[in-house]
Amino acid sequence: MAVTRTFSIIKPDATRRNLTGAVTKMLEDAGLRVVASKRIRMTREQAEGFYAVHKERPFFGELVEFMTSGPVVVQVLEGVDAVKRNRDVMGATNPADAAEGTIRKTFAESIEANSVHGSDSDENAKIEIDFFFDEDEIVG
Ligand code: YYY
Ligand code: MG
Repeated sequence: MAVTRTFSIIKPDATRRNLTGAVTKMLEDAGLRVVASKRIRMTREQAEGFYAVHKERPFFGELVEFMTSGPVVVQVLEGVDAVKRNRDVMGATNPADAAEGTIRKTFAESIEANSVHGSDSDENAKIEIDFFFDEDEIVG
């Protein structure tokens, strides 16, 4: 299996509780390497653009409000089968459904304030990485 990249966000509920390091440790322990990282305050335009695929969903407005409510840490993660590896350690979208030992089971507050984002395909990983990072910001 190939070494690939995925895109991660440590969401405002996690940065607010000072969990950036704890979440990153779980990613690293899962075999992922942080090859780019920056703490930003997402603008409304960025949040709307990033989640455009969900714009017809009933939760879209609240999701944009939440993602702009505090700092986030955007990261590029590298590892064998990175997209799946990251989705596995994140756990299910709703923490009530997430498996023991996953980031969302351990830290998430609700289906909305669920601590982390992770790309769902190699194709979307590339799009999402390009949305937030220039190539020279990624150091493998
Ligand atoms: O990829 P993942 O984050 O696990 O879930 P998505 O279905 O892509 O939804 C993106 C994001 O939207 C989710 O992390 C929280 C929020 N959300 C919500 O607030 N309420 C829902 N019923 C579904 C998703
Ligand atoms: Mg998703």
